[in-house]
Amino acid sequence: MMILALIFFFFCIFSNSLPFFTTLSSAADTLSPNQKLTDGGATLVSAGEAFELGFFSPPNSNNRYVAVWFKNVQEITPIWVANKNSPVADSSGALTITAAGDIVISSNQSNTVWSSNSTLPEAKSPVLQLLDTGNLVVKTDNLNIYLWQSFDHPCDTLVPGMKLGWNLQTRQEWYLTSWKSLQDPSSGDYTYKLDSRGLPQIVLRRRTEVIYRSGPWDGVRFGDGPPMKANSVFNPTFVFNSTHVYYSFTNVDDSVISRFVVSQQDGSLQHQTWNQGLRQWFGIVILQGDTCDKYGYCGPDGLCDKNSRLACRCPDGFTPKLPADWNRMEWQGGCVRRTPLNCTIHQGFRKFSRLKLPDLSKFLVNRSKTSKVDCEAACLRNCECMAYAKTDVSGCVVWFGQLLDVRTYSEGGQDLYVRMAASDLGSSSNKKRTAVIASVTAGTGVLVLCLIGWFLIKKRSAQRSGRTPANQSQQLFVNSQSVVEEDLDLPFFDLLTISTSTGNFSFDNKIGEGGFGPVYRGRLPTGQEIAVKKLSKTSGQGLIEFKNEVVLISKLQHRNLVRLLGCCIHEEERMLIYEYMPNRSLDLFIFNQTKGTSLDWSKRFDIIVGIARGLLYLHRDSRLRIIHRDLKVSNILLDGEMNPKISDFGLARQFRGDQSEENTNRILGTYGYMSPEYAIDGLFSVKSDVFSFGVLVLEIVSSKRNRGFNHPDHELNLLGHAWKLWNEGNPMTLVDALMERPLPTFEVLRCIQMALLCVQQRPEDRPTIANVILMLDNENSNLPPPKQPGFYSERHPIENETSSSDFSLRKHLFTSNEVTISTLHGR
Ligand SMILES: *[C@@H]1O[C@H](CO)[C@@H](O)[C@H](O)[C@H]1NC(C)=O
Ligand SMILES: *[C@@H]1O[C@H](CO)[C@@H](O)[C@H](O)[C@H]1NC(C)=O
Ligand SMILES: *[C@@H]1O[C@H](CO)[C@@H](O)[C@H](O)[C@H]1NC(C)=O
Ligand SMILES: *[C@@H]1O[C@H](CO)[C@@H](O)[C@H](O)[C@H]1NC(C)=O
Ligand SMILES: *[C@@H]1O[C@H](CO)[C@@H](O)[C@H](O)[C@H]1NC(C)=O
Ligand SMILES: *[C@@H]1O[C@H](CO)[C@@H](O)[C@H](O)[C@H]1NC(C)=O
Ligand SMILES: CC(=O)N[C@H]1CO[C@H](CO)[C@@H](O)[C@@H]1O
Repeated sequence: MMILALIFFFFCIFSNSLPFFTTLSSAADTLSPNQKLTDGGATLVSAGEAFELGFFSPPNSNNRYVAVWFKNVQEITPIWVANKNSPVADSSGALTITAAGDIVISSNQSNTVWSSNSTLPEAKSPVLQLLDTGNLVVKTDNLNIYLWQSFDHPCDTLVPGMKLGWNLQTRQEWYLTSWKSLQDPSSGDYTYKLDSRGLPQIVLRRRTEVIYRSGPWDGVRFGDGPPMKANSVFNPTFVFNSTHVYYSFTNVDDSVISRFVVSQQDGSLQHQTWNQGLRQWFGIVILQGDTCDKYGYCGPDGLCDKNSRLACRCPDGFTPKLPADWNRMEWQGGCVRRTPLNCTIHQGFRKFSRLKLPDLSKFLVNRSKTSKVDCEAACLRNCECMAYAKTDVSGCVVWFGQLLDVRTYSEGGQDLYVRMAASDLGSSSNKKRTAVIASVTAGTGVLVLCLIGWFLIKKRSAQRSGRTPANQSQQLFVNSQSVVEEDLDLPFFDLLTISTSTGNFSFDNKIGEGGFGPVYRGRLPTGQEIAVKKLSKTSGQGLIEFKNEVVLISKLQHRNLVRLLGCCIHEEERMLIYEYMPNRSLDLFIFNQTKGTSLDWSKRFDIIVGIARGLLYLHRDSRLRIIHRDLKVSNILLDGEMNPKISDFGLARQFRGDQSEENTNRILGTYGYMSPEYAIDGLFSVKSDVFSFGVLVLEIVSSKRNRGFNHPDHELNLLGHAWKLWNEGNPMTLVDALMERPLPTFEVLRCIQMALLCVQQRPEDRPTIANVILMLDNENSNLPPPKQPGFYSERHPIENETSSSDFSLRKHLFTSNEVTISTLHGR
């Protein structure tokens, strides 16, 4: 035995000194020049077991790639792929490192598929090592100097320690590139690069076209991004000195697995954390989340303001370049100065606050001009100068030519001083108007930028650190304030927190009964008020609708949409947690004779406009195209300032591509609001929502319900009644008699006419919601005469199911004062 062991020992030593490879057979974190890592063999595992390197295939692909992935994430999630553009077609691949320090992937012994080209003359006995940060490095045995490192060659993922930016001395750039598809890690169309000219900013491109930019770094943040301060998940860092400019981050808790990743689909950058308990990535969309983030959306010199009635407007002193286009909501032409600048005449500057500063196409940065006065003088001296900004990091920045891609933010942002002819300054520089431009109401949907996000539950680390679930939810809740989520990447609340906050779902806290179950009011330990929609187990809302609603709402952010804060799933229980709306729903106001009087016309008009804007966002401006399908007065909630918020997206259906109409055999909706083509044929389109919107407007104007409408003189419903009054030349009699007089008759009539256009029988006759907004906005446009409305004579279709239409009702879900119907369409 002894002799055998000795022979074996010597054999080992001897064979190691031979120039042929030994195949790596057990997990190690290093690979030496005489070793080989083969496909299907052992992998490299970092010392702390955080990362693993080996061969893998993306889902539905047979190509083999060498990649570094998270060791503790069950589904292989690569952070770096070596041969992403040159896969090995079969399983014959092998990874080696040459004696000169070059990493080589070869297939079937001979062909070099990929090489790191890291050959350096001074590389003496190099070693390939996978570090616990996920960095794959080539180093010499004794020195901790990296001859090569994978962190210098990022793919689509940024993990703590990686950089996005530049080494200005070596001109080494670190940037992210999306995968081509889920199956194909080769370089896709989207890149995130840090543009280091002037004020550094992060720019997303599709091929060469800029589609988003973060806005410049001003020393504290990018644009409106939450300040670059530490949050509960990670500490962002931004280095900007004479040799380096880059963004990076570190995890707060080392046990958390987190990453930034670029989506292959639309290039959006997400921060995600791995939830070990649920075995899912949870993420927060960070960049380019709303309309105004679309690059140059409002054209040159245009201003994108997502809280204005229309997304785009011209700053004070400017006017649309192509007014006709502008009226059609085609913004590309942008704006021009009302009075062209004349250098010889006195001029001044108008201040705009909370802006994303214009893109840097023609600009000048002067670091020595550190005072505002100097900067202003510098701008005045140059006839071509259009605007300036004074920033902490770069001193004075002046812009020449047109101002591109400017938007307002609800919070954050920077000040821009725009040069103006004195005449323009005098006429309209009264502080109020400037203030209107500059100020942005603290809308709901805020945010979205910058490399900051927050995350969700991490059961594992919570268990480790012994935190109680309640505390955790509380903390998560705080973090969820300014976050845009994607897919199911929502804060999860635990049942204990929710039941405590609602007094164990006590009757006293019940504030309503929706189509799918009761709604409770609650107060989280943080003091935040919430509305909890508890989905009854027997409700029509199955897991599908639940997911639908959660996924949809979590993707939508608009001040006229109710905000979903999170959800709670506990065994069979499913709950949605919304922001609480102090003034509850619109029906409580307009259908209550006592309360209704508190709603004067201007409030009602604002509500109508708000709903239209919310709907426009759903139909057109959100990244998804959404048809609500159950728009009704009780689904319009009111916040403390009586701003309307559309709620209940459970029935919303996501539209993809150019699909504009869909047939469904499952009709969901509410009688009285359903368009004929939908109720009868199951056809729904944006025009069925427009129909419901028309009904809603007539109800708001008249304070009467369409369903259950009663008139002594005829058998018509509210639509028929309004149509009759319109034809008799008497539409003002429709208006709620209790509403405060006098009324702006012109505006009221426009609303009624617009509503009648919306409820016309034929969908193609109805306006789109964009048209509706123009009608509401533009006093001078001529509205066409409305044609006969759909469903104008059927008063109570539900009470006589077979008389006027051919529904076959399967399920009625009765609620306190109205009915949400779920039918299986059978004809
Ligand atoms: C390598 O190539 C040879 C001939 O080119 C082939 O016979 C052999 O099967 C290949 N090995 C693998 C693992 O594909
Ligand atoms: C290494 O060099 C070869 C030949 O110049 C080139 O084709 C290849 O793309 C390089 N590899 C990397 C990873 O840059
Ligand atoms: C700039 O920052 C980098 C990273 O923190 C640092 O390594 C470098 O020394 C800094 N350069 C100067 C000139 O301060
Ligand atoms: C600028 O103003 C001066 C003085 O009013 C006038 O003479 C000149 O024509 C103007 N120039 C332009 C380009 O309008
Ligand atoms: C109408 O509002 C008043 C005042 O808030 C309330 O007392 C009353 O119960 C409401 N009526 C109905 C029918 O809801
Ligand atoms: C429904 O309508 C039909 C025909 O209009 C009538 O004969 C029938 O009695 C009605 N049914 C109910 C329940 O009212
Ligand atoms: C009209 C009305 O009732 N408005 C109320 C809406 O909610 C806020 C906050 O609770 C109240 O202050 C308003 O009076």
